[in-house]
Amino acid sequence: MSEVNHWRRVVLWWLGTSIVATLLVVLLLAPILPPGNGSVEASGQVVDNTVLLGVSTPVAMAVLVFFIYALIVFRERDTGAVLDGPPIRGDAKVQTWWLVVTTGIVLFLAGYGTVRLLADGAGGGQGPNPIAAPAGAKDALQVQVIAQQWKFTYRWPSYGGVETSTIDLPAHRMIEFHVTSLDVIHSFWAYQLGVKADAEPGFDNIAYVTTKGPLTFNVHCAELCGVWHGYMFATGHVVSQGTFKTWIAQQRRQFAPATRNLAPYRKQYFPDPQRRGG
Ligand SMILES: [Cu+2]
Repeated sequence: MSEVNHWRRVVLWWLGTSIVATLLVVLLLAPILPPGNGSVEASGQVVDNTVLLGVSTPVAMAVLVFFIYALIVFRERDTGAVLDGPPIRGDAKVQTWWLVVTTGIVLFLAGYGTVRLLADGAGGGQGPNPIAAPAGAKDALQVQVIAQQWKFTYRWPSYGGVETSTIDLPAHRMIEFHVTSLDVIHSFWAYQLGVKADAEPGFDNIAYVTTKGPLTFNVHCAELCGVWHGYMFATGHVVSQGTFKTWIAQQRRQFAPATRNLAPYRKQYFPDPQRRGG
């Protein structure tokens, strides 16, 4: 058996299995990946996961195919003769291919990731001065997320600065989350919306999301923040524009006495120095 034969067989097996596996992964697995299609950014993350999986499946198949081929073909047989694969050390062709392919993959993914991130921030927190604001961000609905041990509350600067204990969002609307904390570091993770942003005391962390149709989403704290961290979750809703208007008006009425006594709306609040995180 010549050396060329080994390579050709491995490459052919790799080609065949890669085409089948990549098609299966991209067409069947990727569409059901988290976080689903609950928002424009969530859908974007599914697309990105699809691209990443599509690129990495042939790489994984190369490892698997070569591994299985070597196990079968180069194994020690009953005759006692030990077969070894063809030596690749110092092989200029192998080295060139290795460099070209890995460099190409890494550069492509770095470029792709940067372009995708700059398009809309991909649902991540960008600090107080976002450089990846999506088009139309000026008209976004501002919602302040205030994390505290151990819950999230929400303040609505465009609705009289009312603070609510639950979150409803209007459908098909760009939301500008301003995430902050009153005590320790938390993380605002609205799973189905594809949003995750750190909540730090004294810091205004901005994250964009564009809602789609009505949806129930889970809100979790994603940063260990003390003994009841695991209990820090809630349910939010994306509702029709009309339902949202009714809801926010009702919240304004209900919390009017509290709103009058609240500190004025600010982008961040400094924690009480006497308060102990834990
Ligand atoms: Cu927390």
